Amino acid sequence: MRAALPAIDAARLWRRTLALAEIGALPAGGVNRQALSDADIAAWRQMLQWGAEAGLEPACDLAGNLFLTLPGRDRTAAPVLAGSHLDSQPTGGKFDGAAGVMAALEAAATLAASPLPRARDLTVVAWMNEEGSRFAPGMMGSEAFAGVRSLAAIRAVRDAAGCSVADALDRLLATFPALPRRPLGPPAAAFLELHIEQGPLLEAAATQIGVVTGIQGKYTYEVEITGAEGHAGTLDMAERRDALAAFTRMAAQLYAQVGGADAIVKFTIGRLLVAPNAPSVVPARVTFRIDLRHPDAATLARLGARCEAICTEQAAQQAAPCAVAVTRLVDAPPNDFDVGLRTRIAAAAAGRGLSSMPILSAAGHDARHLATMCPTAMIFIPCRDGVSHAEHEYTSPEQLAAGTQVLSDVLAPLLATTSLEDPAP
Ligand code: HGY
Ligand code: MN
Ligand code: MN
Repeated sequence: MRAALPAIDAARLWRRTLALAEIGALPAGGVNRQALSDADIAAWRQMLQWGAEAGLEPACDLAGNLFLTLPGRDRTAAPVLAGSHLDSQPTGGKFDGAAGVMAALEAAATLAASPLPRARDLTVVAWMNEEGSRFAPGMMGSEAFAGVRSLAAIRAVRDAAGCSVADALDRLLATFPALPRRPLGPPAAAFLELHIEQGPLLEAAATQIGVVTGIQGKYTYEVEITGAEGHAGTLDMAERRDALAAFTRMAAQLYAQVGGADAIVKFTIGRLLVAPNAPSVVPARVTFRIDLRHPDAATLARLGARCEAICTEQAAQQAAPCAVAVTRLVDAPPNDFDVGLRTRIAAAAAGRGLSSMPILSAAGHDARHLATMCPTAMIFIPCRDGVSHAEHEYTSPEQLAAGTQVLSDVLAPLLATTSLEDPAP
């Protein structure tokens, strides 16, 4: 008779999630735990301690991904991975990324104490720099693992203060000299990520579990406008190559033509740098980021082309035109998650008497890149008012526990065999 699926320890899960949120805690209740920061290093230290308590084998790779492995019988079989990210936005919430790492840790600790057979390893993973706030674009750890971006290209990226990922990554790794290093990349039999929805749909539908169908497509652009400095009091308006004036014309057209293209496009200018940023100097340089998302690949491509055309057209719209360079940093098409794993998630939710619904992810996740290399799926839990990337982000202990129990119940049979196709014995 197959042993019953073990119950997770909801109190331990919530206690640890709040303890993690103390690392990088902000006064208004959020967290600032940016990638490769002191807070990120402190979070690694805490994860290593909790992993040791559960008997998990620690390791990392040279991309700064952290792994905690629950051994299975056949150590040569590809492991099932589960996790998310520990890094946050500068004014992030307690649960974005952290909920998925803590859920995976709790599932591993629960399964470690269970008599259920494990034919293969379960590896808890925290991907390096999902958010891309300090070092952009993000998802560096999962992209390096999946071979989407080279480690060399990642190490060359610098933050606003000029610090390179290389230096910050080497500092992280030097902090844990005895931590075993594992090769970058495969094998991975499957990947599962629990995450807060970061939107309002589950809460509006009073539904406890989201079975994520896929992630909408995303383009990120960097736009650099180059004009010329000038004296604010003496240079005639018609003579000016004013980079900020060019930006304002671009922005007006971008928000109107792209941001207003339809009811589901998401268009954001989230970062704007002006140089020399002096009140009495005509701005010579403006650099800004465009974050463009849409679930339809053809529409995303069309709106991306429109962004590029608007920037070029508007740079020239003045007596003394500016130069403009538009670089696409991220080109992530919409994806579909593994149907078999989605079926397992829905069945696990039903098995616990939890309501579930299919849902498209409007936010990006590391699972996007794992899906290019192994069967991958995501479990969403609701978050209050759909708020995320803000300090008042919140999910309840009951919602986190429900999602974690589903994660654990999906993982258990996946570990019981070395073939994902076979249903658990
Ligand atoms: O931006 C995103 O979609 C993710 O939350 N970092
Ligand atoms: Mn996230
Ligand atoms: Mn995020």
